[in-house]
Amino acid sequence: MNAFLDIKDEVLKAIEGNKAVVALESTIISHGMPYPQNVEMAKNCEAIIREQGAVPATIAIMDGKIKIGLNDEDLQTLATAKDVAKVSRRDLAQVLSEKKIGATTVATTMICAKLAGIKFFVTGGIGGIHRGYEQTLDVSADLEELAQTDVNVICAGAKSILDLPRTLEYLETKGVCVVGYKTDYLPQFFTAESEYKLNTRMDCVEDISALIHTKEKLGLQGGILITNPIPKEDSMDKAYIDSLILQAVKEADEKGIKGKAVTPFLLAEIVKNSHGESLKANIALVYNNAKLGAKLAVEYFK
Ligand code: PSU
Ligand code: MN
Repeated sequence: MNAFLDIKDEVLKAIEGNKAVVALESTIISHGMPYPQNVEMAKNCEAIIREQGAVPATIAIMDGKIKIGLNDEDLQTLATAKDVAKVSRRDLAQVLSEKKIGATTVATTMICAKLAGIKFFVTGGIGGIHRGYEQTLDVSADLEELAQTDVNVICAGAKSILDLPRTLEYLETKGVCVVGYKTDYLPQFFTAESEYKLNTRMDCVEDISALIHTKEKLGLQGGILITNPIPKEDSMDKAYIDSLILQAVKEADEKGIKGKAVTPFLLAEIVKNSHGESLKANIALVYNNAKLGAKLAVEYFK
């Protein structure tokens, strides 16, 4: 086993016993949501995964180790500490060697899950190609990771803070299969509907599980991205959320926000300007993903 891994007993037993384990990221806790909703969300996700018969494993960097499976105290620290680094692939070795506390992004959670032997990972939304990419070249490392690391990611698509058509083009180029769960279109995080047609639709976990087994038998590298629309009752008004997103992107541009600060800035602006409505939707869609991810993991290991 990798010397940097610190895997919780329960999680290790499940991995070794070929039981369903579902990884969860920590950037969503430290940089994606305000306190105290972030820590409640993290705990409830773990409970939802357990209800489906899978073992949850939230991942973070602590004390020079990659911690796989956190306790309540760890979650509280990630939710409240002011000095938590946002750790993407670029930052992983540094934050580990300097023994700093770090929250893992989608890319880094995939890397760590793979090291531990975990095949499924639930999150809210992935990073992608930012709007204005022509000027900034801002492409999330999440996309490269999906292309090369064998962890299957369950999400609610991506926010339209990103350039979604270009994000889909990039994923195609990199050979990432994007599955629409019960939808023909890419879910847009806060809203179920979108105009971006997907190539693959599947309506049950049995089919998705078969797809993953087939991909693995072929020896194809990379993760499959399963996109799960936000439930209708939690979905936001599209025109309203689109206007808030536009406003946030404009604000980021005017303030000269760059690099890894962009995504957290946009998320916080949208929560503030929607007076918390977007946060409610965000939490609801993560729970929806946790349920689907755990069901899929259980099906896969049958
Ligand atoms: N999108 C969200 N919520 C999030 C993130 C993205 O709707 O919390 C986080 C994830 O951890 C993702 C990261 O991996 O932001 C992407 O950041 P960047 O764009 O800097 O790669
Ligand atoms: Mn970026």
